Amino acid sequence: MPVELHGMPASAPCRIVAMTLECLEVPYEYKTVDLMAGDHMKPEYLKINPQHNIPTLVDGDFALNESRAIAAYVVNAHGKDSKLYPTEPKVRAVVDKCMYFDMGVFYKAIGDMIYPKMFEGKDPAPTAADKLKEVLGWINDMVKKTGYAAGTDSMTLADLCFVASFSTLVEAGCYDVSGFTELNAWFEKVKGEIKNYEKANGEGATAMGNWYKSKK
Ligand SMILES: N[C@@H](CCC(=O)N[C@@H](CS)C(=O)NCC(=O)O)C(=O)O
Repeated sequence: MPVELHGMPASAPCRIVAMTLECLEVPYEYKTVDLMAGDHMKPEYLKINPQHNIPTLVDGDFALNESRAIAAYVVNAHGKDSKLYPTEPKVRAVVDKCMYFDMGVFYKAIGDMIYPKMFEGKDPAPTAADKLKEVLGWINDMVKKTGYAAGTDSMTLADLCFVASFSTLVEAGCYDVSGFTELNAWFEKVKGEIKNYEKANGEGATAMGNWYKSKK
């Protein structure tokens, strides 16, 4: 039975999971949860995810939310020995750090730039652009070392998380990222290494960007 990914392609967290499944060639069924239609508040969805956010992965009788935990689970359960989530403790720790950083710092900084306009019709806080600039500088330095986010010699879940976030920012077009040379080079390279990139991330990031632009 294929695993089920419940979500929407525009959602960056859902795209982290989709890219992980595609990279590992794990068969999956995409079950659309339309947030605009309130699908996430329906009793059948709350049964698999009481926190009513997307994505949720269903693997047999196991249901899990939180995209980065799902990505780690998918590699552990379906991609044993994959270099996407290295097992050496220190290397894995850096990948984990990047994933936490992505959730708490990188995607947060992007959200602070785009969500006020999208959901409240307001401009971002005056400090949001400066914070994003600092965060992008950190990530530019991270990818500079080996060309991958966690300093590895190949792509890991850290790269997939950063790709989901960065592509959202690029497609929103609300911030000039051209000065972050290594970050842009990393993005172009890693996109080419992600299987079915457009289906797994590109199309959804564009949809998210268009949604943002429609609110301008
Ligand atoms: N930390 C969560 C965030 C998930 C999240 O915020 N999803 C948003 C869409 S991008 C959502 O479902 N919002 C609706 C809700 O929380 O009810 C993850 O990475 O899975």
